Amino acid sequence: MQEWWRKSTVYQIYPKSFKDTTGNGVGDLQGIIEKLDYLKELGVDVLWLTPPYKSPQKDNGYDISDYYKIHDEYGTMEDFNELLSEAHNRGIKIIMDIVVNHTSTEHEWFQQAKSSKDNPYRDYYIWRDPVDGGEPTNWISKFGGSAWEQDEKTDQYYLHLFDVTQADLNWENEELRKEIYDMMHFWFEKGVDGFRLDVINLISKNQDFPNDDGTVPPGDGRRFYTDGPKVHDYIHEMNQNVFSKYDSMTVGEMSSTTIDHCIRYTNPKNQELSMTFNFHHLKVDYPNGEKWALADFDFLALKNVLSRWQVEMNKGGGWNALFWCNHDQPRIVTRYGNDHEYHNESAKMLATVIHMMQGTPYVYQGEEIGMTDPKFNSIDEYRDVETLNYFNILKAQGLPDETIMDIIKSRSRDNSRTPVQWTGGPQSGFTEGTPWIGVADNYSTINAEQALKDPNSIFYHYQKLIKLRKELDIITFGDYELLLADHPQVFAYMRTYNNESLLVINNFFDTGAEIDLPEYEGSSRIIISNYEVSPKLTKSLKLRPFESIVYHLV
Ligand code: TEU
Repeated sequence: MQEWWRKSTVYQIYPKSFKDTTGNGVGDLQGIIEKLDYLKELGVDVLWLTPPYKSPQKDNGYDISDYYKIHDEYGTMEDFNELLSEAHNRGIKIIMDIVVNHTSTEHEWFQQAKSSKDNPYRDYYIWRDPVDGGEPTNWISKFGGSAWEQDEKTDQYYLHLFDVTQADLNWENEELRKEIYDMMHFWFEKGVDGFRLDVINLISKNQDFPNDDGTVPPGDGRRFYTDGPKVHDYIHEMNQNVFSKYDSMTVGEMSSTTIDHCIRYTNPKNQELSMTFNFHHLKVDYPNGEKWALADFDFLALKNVLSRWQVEMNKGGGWNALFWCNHDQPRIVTRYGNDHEYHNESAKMLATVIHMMQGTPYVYQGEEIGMTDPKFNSIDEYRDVETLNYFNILKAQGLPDETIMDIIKSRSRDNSRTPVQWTGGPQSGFTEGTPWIGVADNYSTINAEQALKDPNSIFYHYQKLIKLRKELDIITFGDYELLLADHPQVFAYMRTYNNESLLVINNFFDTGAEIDLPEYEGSSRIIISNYEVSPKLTKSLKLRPFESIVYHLV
């Protein structure tokens, strides 16, 4: 029997910015319930909720202080139960984002652990003695600064690969692992349909705690803290103790991982996860793998990375989560598309590139209407802990203010966290209060209300892509071959399955492009495109700016 998630499309919801129904300026669970019919209209099958649990919100919920409670600004457990039942009534599943690499330092476990060296919870976290009077290793937090924080009281350091308020859990501790599995059962017993597992490839640390010798550039899959020695053992144990007991879908967020590991994580024979997110296609605009610097995206590298993952994962029996956007990434229509003159065409082209591939596609809230980066002008408009940390780091490096703001505008995770633009009314219909973060200033023209009225909108393009995945097995099961690999503008690939093919052609740039194609036998029909009228398939094709066409050859 084919697992249900292989033909599903997932919609990611960042509750804080989705829809506020109380007027406190923060999105909530009742707001999601209010929009379930909109999501049903789009045709998505699964909702991914980013962490709705009790949290001090230093990292907007990725700093959990109680796994068993709903964050009070988002609502109550009764609201959650209603959301789950209303979604299920519409045939929509829900997967929960779960963070088990670390907890908030306000979690009871950490409060106990830091109280004394012999507290029973001490070993739930990673404590090390100073080395030469300083940090145990030279590891750097992903949010900047050392990954170690000294606790004066017990004269030891605790590890935090992210913010200082996010203490890494010690997965070597069997008691801790059992507590995590019990908690996962709690949510499954409530009826959720699976999990998105936050930075799950970081949970196993090399117990020698070696220094980073600097030979591996940032973002590379071999870095000291990724895909650690026991990571597959722990995830397999999680699968056997929890996931395998339910008809569930699990997706691992794999920071800086490798194809080989992702095949191991997702080939069903290994009984680990259903699928994985990797980020290599979203680092082709990072100069030397460095996020907090600017460069144009490398188009040939983009085509090759996406194609390699398609071919290798298919060959290895693995399964990709397909995405451009999420709550950590800038809006793709601004980043790789054109959010002004060719906003509609480029957003549709980008969507087609991803949705015609093998894997499970993810649509991030607002992506379906082509929401763009907000391009805030002042650092005071930003909220993200990573952004604010790096603003200070870049200042300390002495970069000119204008350069710093250019980098922040391009890289900040807040680019994807501005309120969803529902209408052209005040605060774009997100809240009747003051939103926790500003609304992008183009909401009067880019909003869901406008999109639903326009048959040519980006919304209906996504709706059609989602529908095609359900109708055509070739999208789910077909082989993949990159075409015109060296073409400097066009990303073209072929999907083949039994006696049919899909020819997917995308001009990635704002100028026309010409391509020569092999002669294709048989008849062809256009199943989706992004201009009113598209050219029939001929040996050579003239493409308009950002033109995207999918021919079905039978
Ligand atoms: O993100 C993992 C991660 O590596 C992030 O730092 C992200 O990839 C990076 O900011 C992109 O430049 C996960 C969550 O998605 C993120 O929101 C959390 O802040 C992070 O883990 C810690 O839980």
